[in-house]
Amino acid sequence: MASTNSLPGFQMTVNPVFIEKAQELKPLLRETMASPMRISLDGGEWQAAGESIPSLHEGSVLRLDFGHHVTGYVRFSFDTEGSPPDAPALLELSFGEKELELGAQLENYKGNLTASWLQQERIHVDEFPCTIKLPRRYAFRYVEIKILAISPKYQLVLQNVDTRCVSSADILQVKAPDTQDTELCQLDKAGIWTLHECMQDVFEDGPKRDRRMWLGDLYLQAKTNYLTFGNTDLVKRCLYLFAGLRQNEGRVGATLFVRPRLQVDDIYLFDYALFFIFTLYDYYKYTGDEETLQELYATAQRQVEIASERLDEHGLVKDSADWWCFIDWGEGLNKQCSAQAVFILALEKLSWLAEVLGRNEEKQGFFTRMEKAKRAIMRLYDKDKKVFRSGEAGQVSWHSQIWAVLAGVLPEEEARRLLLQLDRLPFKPQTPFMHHFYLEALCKCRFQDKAFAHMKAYWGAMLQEGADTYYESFNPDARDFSPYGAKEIESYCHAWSCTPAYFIRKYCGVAVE
Ligand code: RAM
Repeated sequence: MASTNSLPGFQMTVNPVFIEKAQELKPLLRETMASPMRISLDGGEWQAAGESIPSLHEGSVLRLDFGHHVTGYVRFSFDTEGSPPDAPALLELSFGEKELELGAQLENYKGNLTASWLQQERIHVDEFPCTIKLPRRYAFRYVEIKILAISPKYQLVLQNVDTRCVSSADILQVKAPDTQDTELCQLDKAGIWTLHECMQDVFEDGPKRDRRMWLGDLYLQAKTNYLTFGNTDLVKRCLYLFAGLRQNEGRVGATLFVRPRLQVDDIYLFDYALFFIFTLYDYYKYTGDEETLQELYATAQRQVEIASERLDEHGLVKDSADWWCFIDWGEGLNKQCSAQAVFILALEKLSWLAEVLGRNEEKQGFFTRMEKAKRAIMRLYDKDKKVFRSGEAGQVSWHSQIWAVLAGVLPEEEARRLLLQLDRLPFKPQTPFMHHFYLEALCKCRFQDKAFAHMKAYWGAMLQEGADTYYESFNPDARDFSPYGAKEIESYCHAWSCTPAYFIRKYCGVAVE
């Protein structure tokens, strides 16, 4: 998937001044301890977890439930009963954000992302008693320990399982939203916990997968963070990292790695690069930090110039068959119309930022280009059917309508009518990422009640499944759908889905203490 749009002759250009700034803002991780709350042996009922679990023999399968999502480092101890241990024990461990990930068999895996993301280990234990500290960081609520092979002369006693949980977010900083609606409070709580788990030394997209920054995710995380944890330095750090590690021609990459060294990936996505501008715009609006805006403005401007290279003679973004733009997962979804709308909004935001910096000529230039881009998107508007069409085949999707509404290209009454007929259209949003923009469009058109009702229905359906963090991909009408062809590889604590906490605080405010 990812390699289809790798840049030929890809090279990274580093801006050492930006990187130094980013590194100065590297946060310390806070640590807390968590232990299992329930256990289940050999498929039996869940029971309250006690101090130790005795008599584990070959074939024993133990499940542990930590009661909520955790991200961190696991430690446990073993002692033995019976005869002196005369052979090592071979164990299989698996960690799952959901129970469906536990014990997933590699040989049955059919997904299109590498199976190495499955959180599984096989370990030998040679000496007893012992304490085992697993070196990897895991993201999970459930753990399965299977005794694959052990001598019949002795049994294992499992003791002291715990997890050193890590996050740079301070949950104590977060004020309650100003609402008595218990459903909203629950939706808010899961949004905050999702974000908490993804806030490590950067905003990760998911602590299980991909454990790195993606610009689309960062945009929504930053928005939610301002109204919850308020960690503006972490947003600033991430903006400097994206600006400081550039692809060819000054492109901002769609994703970057922070470990083992700083490295921008070779994926470029049209919308994600423009989300750099969206994120910088929000950052400035929230902080008023003009120095950072001054420094990062050129990076933002460059993204518009690069995006403009895709325009045709009418000023319309050219479509192509490769993975050039994200917008959402969805087989066959055409991105042209949505991408054009993202481009319009990027120009609008950049024009505003140019004005802040007193670059009035540039401001006017971006504004004029935005007007042209708005005229161009109307070429995609089917005046008879009153819908936007995308791509050569004139595909009609929710996505095109939602993004066109957000770009403000229709008079308000027409935009409202368009949103009201979405239910009749094909290609519904597949991810909480795209559902977020649906809510934004509803709120923009003064359908705030509908937005909240949709939030309760869509994000609420994840809570009804027992989730305490929100998923990467979720379609309540097709719960088995996976953009990766395998549910077990999906991330069930995914940054871009945390935005109920944003909407609730934006529209209800926070409680006064
Ligand atoms: C996946 C992740 C990530 C997203 C990209 C486009 O790898 O879900 O969050 O931003 O796709």
